[in-house]
Amino acid sequence: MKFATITILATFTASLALAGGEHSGGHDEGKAEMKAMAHGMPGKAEEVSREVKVAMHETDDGDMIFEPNAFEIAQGETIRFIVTNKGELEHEFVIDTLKGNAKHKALMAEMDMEHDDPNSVRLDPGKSGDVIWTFANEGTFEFACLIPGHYESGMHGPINVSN
Ligand SMILES: [Cu+2]
Repeated sequence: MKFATITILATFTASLALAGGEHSGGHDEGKAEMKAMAHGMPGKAEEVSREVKVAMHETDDGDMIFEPNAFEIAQGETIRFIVTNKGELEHEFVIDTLKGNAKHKALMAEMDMEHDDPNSVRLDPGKSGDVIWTFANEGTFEFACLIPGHYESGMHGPINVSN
C-alpha cells in the first residue's frame, strides 16, 4: 500500500512538472487575489452564519478520515469550521478547488511545508482550531489534509455549494 502511494505521488508530481508554469501555487499570493478565488474568500468572524464541527483522526484499519466527510453549503454562507484533531498524528484541514488541492498536494509531496493560510488549519493531536470561510460561488470544492500520504489514506471530501 505504501509503495503504491509513493508511485502515484511521483507520477503526479512528474506530470505537474511537465504541465509547468500556469500558476505558481506559492504561498505569497496576495489577499487581493484571494478574493477572486472560485472557492470563495476568507470570512469575517462577525459574518459567520453557521458553525460546523469537523473531526480528524486515524482508524483501526489504517485509514485517515474526516467526520463528517462531505458538506452541503448554501452560496453566500460564511462557515466557521471548528476542527479538532482526535488522532495521534498531525493533520490539517484545507479548503480549495480540486485542482488547487491537487497542486498543493504535489508540492507537499516534494517538501512538507507548514502554512498559515486563511483557508487552512494544521493541528497537533488533541488540538482544535478554526477556519472561517465565505463560499461566494456555486460549485463543488474540496476539503483535504495534504500532509504526504494522508489524502490517499482517505482525508478528503466534497464541499457542495448551491443556491
Ligand atoms: Cu492528515
